[in-house]
Amino acid sequence: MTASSVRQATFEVMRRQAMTTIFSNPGSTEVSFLTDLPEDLRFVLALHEGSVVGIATGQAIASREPAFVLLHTTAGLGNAVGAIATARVNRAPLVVVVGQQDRRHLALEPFLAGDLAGLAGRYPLDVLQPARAQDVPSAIERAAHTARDGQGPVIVVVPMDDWDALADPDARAAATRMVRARSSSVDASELAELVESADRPVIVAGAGNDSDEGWAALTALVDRIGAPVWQEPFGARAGFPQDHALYRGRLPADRAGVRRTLDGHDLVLVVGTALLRQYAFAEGPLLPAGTTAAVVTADPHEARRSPADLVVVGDPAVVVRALADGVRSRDHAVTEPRSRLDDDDDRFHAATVFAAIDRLLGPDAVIVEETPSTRPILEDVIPTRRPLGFVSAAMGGLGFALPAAIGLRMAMPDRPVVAVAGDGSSLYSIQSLWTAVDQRVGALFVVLANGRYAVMDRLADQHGGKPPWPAFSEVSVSGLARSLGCASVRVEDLASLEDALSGFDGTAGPLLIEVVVPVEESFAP
Ligand SMILES: Cc1ncc(C[n+]2csc(CCOP(=O)(O)OP(=O)(O)O)c2C)c(N)n1
Ligand SMILES: [Mg+2]
Repeated sequence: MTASSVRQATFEVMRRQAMTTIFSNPGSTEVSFLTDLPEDLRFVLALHEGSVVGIATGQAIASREPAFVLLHTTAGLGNAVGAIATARVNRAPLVVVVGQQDRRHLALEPFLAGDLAGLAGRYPLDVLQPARAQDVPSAIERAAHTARDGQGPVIVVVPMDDWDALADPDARAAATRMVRARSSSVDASELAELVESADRPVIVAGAGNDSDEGWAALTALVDRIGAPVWQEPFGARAGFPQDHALYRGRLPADRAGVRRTLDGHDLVLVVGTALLRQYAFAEGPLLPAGTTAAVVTADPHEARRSPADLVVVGDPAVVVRALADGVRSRDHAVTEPRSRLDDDDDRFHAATVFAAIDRLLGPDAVIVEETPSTRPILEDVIPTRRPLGFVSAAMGGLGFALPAAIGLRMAMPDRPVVAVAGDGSSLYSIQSLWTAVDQRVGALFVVLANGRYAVMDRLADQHGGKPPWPAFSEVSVSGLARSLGCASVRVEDLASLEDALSGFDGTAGPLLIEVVVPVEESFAP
């Protein structure tokens, strides 16, 4: 059957590209697209655009396939920009359709007309504004290819009158299917030479290596050459199994710390990230003097900004596998797995909470981290033991964990998915809980309630002064959850936390556990 309207032709594209769920917060400019939606297209409403895009991002991260987002002109896209930026840095493929006023009077700038093309800045991989209504279906199909190929968000602006226009079957301007050929023979010989000529190589694993194949390849290499492995700091994902005997922990996020930690190594091999992710600026070179650096990454932007001696652009799973096969194995002492944080604080605090989560949810759990003052504790107490076991907002914008956990659980209903968030962080996208209830998504939300922006307070303190921002200990996150229809409990001791965790199986929808905790005495933001 030939599609008769642009709208119907677009539905065909969406089915073909497996984008049959629409994540949206719509307005008048999207009504002509959405009214009487065919039954095979699922509509998921979120009550703020940051949550819309965050939930879609969770699904896209889990599936690596484009998720379809529909937003309402300037206000909708504007509200979503932070989440779109996060999707870009987290490498989440999204097709973001933004509704626009009617073409026929756009020139008169009617109510709701949007200046949309530049609104998300350079965060989208592309922004498409089809020249004619008939070009819309192909623009959306092309956006799906771009999003999938570049693993990021693509925006398509569609005026509201386009949907009812007659489709033009001869206007097709995109491939039906696009697959990237995986090169079966990768030349890793230059990398192998570097590794073989190094006396003490060390590996830094990053978010880009978080896949079954990536972990397996890097483990094979590490087992062959016996190099210690560090996780990149502030990474969005875990690039290596953190229960491996050669795993050493999270690299410091400043140059001085990196130099100190990597001192004595003559080769740093970075896999699945850029050289090298930092947070606070510190003077001096990135690496210890005389250290050679090599990078393997699939992301051309990471590749180009890495000041390394050699960068290999390609899927780390494939490149590292070739390297592991090509490099001479060397004798190395069998090391004991590093010891983890010794919780000698007898108070009920963050480390106790994280240990309980780990104990009761097990190694298969997906931890969606957004707990600024206690992130290092979390990473120390809960080793990531499965690919996709750790997800975090890669560029630091809060409001990601709650919606992302919902999208991740939608895509992976068989894995426990838990957002672990600070109370401040939880408030940026709290209304996403309603969507989890509405869609019966069994995600778990553990909110660490210390009643303040502890990390900000500490930063002000380190700056030598007092912060003007107040605490907010009167806010009840469990009360907010309840008012959004989400089951919730507030706990203040370990036994109640364990009860809540062990009583949750996700079949009836989400649960939020507000855990009252003190501010950690010692932590360095
Ligand atoms: C959207 C956004 N706004 C502001 C910030 C700055 N910020 C970073 S951490 C933080 C406080 C987080 O508080 P909370 O989640 O309660 O964690 P805690 O520090 O108490 O552990 C703020 C406001 C940010 N990263 N993102
Ligand atoms: Mg807090």
